[in-house]
Amino acid sequence: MKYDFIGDIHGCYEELCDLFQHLGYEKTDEIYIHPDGRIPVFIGDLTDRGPDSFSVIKLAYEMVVRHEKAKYVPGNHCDKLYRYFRGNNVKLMHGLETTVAELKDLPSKEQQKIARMFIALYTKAPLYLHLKDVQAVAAHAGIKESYIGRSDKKVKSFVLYGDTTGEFHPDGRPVRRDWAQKYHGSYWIVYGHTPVKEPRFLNHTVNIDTGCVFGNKLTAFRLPEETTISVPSRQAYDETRFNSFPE
Ligand SMILES: [Mn+2]
Repeated sequence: MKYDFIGDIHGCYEELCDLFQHLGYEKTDEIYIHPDGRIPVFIGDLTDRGPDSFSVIKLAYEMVVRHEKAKYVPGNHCDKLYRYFRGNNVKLMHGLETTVAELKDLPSKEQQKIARMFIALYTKAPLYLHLKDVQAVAAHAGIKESYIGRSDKKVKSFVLYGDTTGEFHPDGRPVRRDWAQKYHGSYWIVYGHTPVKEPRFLNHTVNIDTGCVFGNKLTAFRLPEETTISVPSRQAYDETRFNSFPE
């Protein structure tokens, strides 16, 4: 199988459509299909901060759950939105407030439909995906080699939030260890979560969160080709979001 891993979309629906077109996908009534049968893999953080989280949820739901033509692993923002939809008391910050504002603008029937779609998408998703045919693991914030095959609490926290130390920067961002520096496995680890200006290749890992929602670009990584394709963002550029990593 051939795969197109797609980094953190964060509600940038138009850029996602641009990217599918660029990758050679064709739009049918509801979904994008590649003539060569390529499989898109959404690597988490579909929503929050960007302008159109619901269109992204709908498209991901149609492609992953209903038509089974794409795969998806959750990100930390997905985890939080899931808990919000389940009625948990989550703080409306870090971009969740934009998704909730979109929600409140809809009639309640539509709100329930979106919630049902997202809950179905999230509950069906594995914490990370091990794609043996291309020797790759897709995990939102990455994964340590020794965690592959496990799905306990520690692994869940790592794949959603990364290798955090428990400390925080003055601006509130968590301090993270650079796990990719120490990765020596033979599988590709495809991840996102921390915005970088260019896809970051290191020790058979690749970070493809090129900060679309912060005005940079939306990126796909293709296997088995080992190439990246990006489309420019339509959002306002925020330089401050790209200084966090590597530190
Ligand atoms: Mn994330």
